[in-house]
Amino acid sequence: MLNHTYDDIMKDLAKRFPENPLLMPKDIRPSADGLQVICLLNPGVFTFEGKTWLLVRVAESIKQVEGWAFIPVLNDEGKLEIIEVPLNDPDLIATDPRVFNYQGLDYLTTVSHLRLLSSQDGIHFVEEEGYPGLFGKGKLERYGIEDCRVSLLEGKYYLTYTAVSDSGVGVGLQTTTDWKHFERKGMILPPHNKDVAIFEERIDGKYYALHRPSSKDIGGNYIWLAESPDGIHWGNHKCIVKSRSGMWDSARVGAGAAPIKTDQGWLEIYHGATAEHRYCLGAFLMDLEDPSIVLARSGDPIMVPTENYELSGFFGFVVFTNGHLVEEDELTIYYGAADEFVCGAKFSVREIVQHLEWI
Ligand code: MAN
Repeated sequence: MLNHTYDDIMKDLAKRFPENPLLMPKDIRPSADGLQVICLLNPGVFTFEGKTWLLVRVAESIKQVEGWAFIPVLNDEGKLEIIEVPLNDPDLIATDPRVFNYQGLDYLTTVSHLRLLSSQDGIHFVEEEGYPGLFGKGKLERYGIEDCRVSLLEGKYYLTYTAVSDSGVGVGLQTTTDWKHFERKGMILPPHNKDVAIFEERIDGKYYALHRPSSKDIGGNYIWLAESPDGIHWGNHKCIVKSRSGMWDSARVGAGAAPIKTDQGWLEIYHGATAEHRYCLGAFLMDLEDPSIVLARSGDPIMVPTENYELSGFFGFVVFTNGHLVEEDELTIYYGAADEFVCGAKFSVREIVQHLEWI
């Protein structure tokens, strides 16, 4: 039983789309015969050729059969292979819908790839011919690729995504200018790391990115800032935002999409989770010239899972974003709800900044 307090619900700043959920698993064709789309989640977002595009994470497995666990893994050719284990196998731990532990090793219950969908109105999305999905490739992406942030910097799109394999959870980078040809830059941050959002402008000639390494012992799941001379090689890491015990972001925090430039600083939307895995959204503000200085941060969350489609699904009590569009004061975030549906909500940037507590 989840034990949350709901006082923060009243302070939710989100104006959810009445059309939510915008996309659900049945709306997307599986990537191959015999596969089943289990969840759609956490899209990267960008504009291209006058349209709004989502790079949706599609999590697949084979059709489920009662009494069996099917563990999906990509082979060296990039084809999905299934390890079949009876649910009563004493070597299997299947208590989290997202993860299997089998013979002492962790696996994911689904393998994710990224699918491109476009829209004229930001509400109705379709797959377009000629824009194939992006799939895991090679040893470091054998359990798939997930939760891609898209940053547009000097005419080039930077795609930073979670690359999962038996070697761990790290961050892959690809770049593109036309969404048809991609340059693979390999793993830019090794395990355990995820939630990388590259700033869409250089500061004093340097590239900046937020990232989220995890430390099992001393330390935790905190947001860090890194800088780079070329957008590929990252260094001078600084820990800038930590989880806060007793609060809605007590167990882990991680960056959403690229920071939003405002008069008062770089505004970052981030997710925070409790030990019970309730995921909310909050924000913090970084200094314009030196983003390692955090000026202000949400006390209460700006968005809390409250709607049915956020409370129950593949993994309930989750709102998670890694993609948005900004037009003047209007921020449109696209988000994964209950790890199963893609939804949208609007915010006022000014309102979010006003709600922050100055440090
Ligand atoms: C966590 C969750 C999952 C995700 C894995 C690997 O278990 O965020 O959704 O698949 O990490 O990134």
